[in-house]
Amino acid sequence: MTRINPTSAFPTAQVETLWVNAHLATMAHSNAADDPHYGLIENAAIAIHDGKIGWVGKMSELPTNYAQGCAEINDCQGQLVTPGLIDCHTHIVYGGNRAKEFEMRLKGATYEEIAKAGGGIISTVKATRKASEAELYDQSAPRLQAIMTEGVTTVEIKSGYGLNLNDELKMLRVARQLGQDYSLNVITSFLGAHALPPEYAGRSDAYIGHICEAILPAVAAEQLADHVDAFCEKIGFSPQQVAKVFAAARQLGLPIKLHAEQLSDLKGAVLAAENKALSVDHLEYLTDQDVPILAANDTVAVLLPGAFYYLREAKLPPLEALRKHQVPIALATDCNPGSSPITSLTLVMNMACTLFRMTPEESLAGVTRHGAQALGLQHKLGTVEAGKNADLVHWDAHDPAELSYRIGGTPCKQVMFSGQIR
Ligand code: DI6
Ligand code: FE
Repeated sequence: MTRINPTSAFPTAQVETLWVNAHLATMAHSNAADDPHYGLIENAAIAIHDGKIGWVGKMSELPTNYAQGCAEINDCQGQLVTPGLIDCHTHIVYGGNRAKEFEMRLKGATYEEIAKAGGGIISTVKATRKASEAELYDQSAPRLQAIMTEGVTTVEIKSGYGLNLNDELKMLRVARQLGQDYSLNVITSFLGAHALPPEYAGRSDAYIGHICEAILPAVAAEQLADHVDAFCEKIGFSPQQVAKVFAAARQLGLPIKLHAEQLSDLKGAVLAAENKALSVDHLEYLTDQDVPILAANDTVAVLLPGAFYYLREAKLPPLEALRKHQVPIALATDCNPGSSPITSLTLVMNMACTLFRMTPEESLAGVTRHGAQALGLQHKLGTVEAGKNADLVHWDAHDPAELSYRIGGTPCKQVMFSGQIR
């Protein structure tokens, strides 16, 4: 919880923007019984300087001189203000779509059967390879715009539909370009080990070798990836293969994440946590016994209820064990053409409540504070606290539970990104 010091030395003349009369969910609370839910501060003020939050507290404690010389004062009229939302796991850069497979699945084919028959991820690989960099950008930008309309100020975007040097670089360049062109943080992950490209059929170890020796070093040399991810699954890569990718990532100084335990329990999450992964993602098949290993390594559990819903999964992630061991739980859209064609993070918050029985407070933490931690950015994103980036959302709502409660439309009224109104 932010302890407010009304005499804190924050230079008056430097307050550029003040948000006042906010019903502020700082999300900067501990689990202590006396901390308010959502880190709530009623009648709050937020002073912004140089893209950062300079001061947060009750309006009654706002140093009077902060308002003087302040260029802009935004009266939130008692409405809800939260940290900018964070979508910490997406695949929004891809070519084509998979509506045909959606129909096939409804006629009885499973996700795994479609993948084995050369559809699934590989059909998106074909469309992504075919698209020029400009075409890929044009197809992906509307998805980013859709995600942004709900107050998302940070998004993670993975590669993994190129699966060769040039097309993986192309995807990551598009992601970086989107980050330059739109007012939000784009964080990238290299997911070369997402699926086996057809030209490597029957030679998966050789493909892993190619990733480690050629593709990943080239990606790192161009600084195109902030993290390295992989898909550990029977239809993806084995734990032994993933371990090789992690070793290559470590050599290049890149943090790791993993798609693990989505369709079966291969102990990928254990492997990743023991390698100090920032996060392990999906986790429907994670066992209760393995949860303490996540806790011991500060690895965030990223749950993706959109994919669970879309694939009509029945196996629930081990929520009670995650809570018991205080593993931070993040939520994300997993926006991708096959298992989660979703561009609404608030719909995902609702699904986390309805499908996983998470509370609205856990859901909001999942797309703010814990989302930041899943990206290793908790020192500057995810809560409304002095010193953090001024990424804020002003909602046409009062109760923070409203964000998880509704389906359709968005109460997002105003977004500040790095101190600037979007
Ligand atoms: N798990 C997923 O849910 C996505 N990738 C992965 O490893 C699905 C990607 C796709 O079907 O295109
Ligand atoms: Fe994914």
